Amino acid sequence: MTLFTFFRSSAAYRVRIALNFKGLTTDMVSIHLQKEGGLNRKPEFRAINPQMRVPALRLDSGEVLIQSLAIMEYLDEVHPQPPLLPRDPVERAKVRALAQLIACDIHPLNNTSPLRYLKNVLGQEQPKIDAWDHHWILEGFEALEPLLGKGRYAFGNEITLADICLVPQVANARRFKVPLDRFPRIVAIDAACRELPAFEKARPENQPDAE
Ligand SMILES: N[C@@H](CCC(=O)N[C@@H](CS)C(=O)NCC(=O)O)C(=O)O
Repeated sequence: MTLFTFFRSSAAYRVRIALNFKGLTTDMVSIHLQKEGGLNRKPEFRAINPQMRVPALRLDSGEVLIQSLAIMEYLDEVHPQPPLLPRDPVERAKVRALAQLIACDIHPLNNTSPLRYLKNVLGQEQPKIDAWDHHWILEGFEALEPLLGKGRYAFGNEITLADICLVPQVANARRFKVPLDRFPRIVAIDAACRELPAFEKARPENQPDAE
């Protein structure tokens, strides 16, 4: 398999964690999202993923999967151990809800394309863009914090998709200097996850394309 990734991409970070957690290895192709206006926008990558975003996972069959949540659920179906979701349907829905709160409602608002649009098309200055970024992360984390139980991880004492989405979003918040003192559960879960080799190995600074 080949993972199209970028060290700083939160969505690719999720898939890197899931691959490590399952003990799977892939070839890695780095797609620089800033260089030359974004190498993801070049025809070569557009032919792989018409959405021009990372991650994309090319399977050995040549089939290409996109969207980190879909990729991770695919990996979980094909390599069920260790699982990324609990067995109980209600619990599965709860874990997916935590993952989607982050991946669908927080992350898209601080992603490269919308921030670039705010700056280049709407002419916003950096302080306003930072305020936008902080606002949506803080509002999302306010909702997430009380939804996290009392276990070691986001949903009990086993790693799930929710943790795999939480850790990259916390890294993103720290990169944008969002204050996290109001979120003791989020901070504790992030720290507990980062003790695990699967998370450590997937960190942006540990990638071959890190700058
Ligand atoms: N919902 C997608 C998000 C993918 C995504 O937006 N990736 C970002 C990096 S984190 C990207 O490639 N951005 C390029 C751009 O916005 O131009 C997923 O979960 O895979």
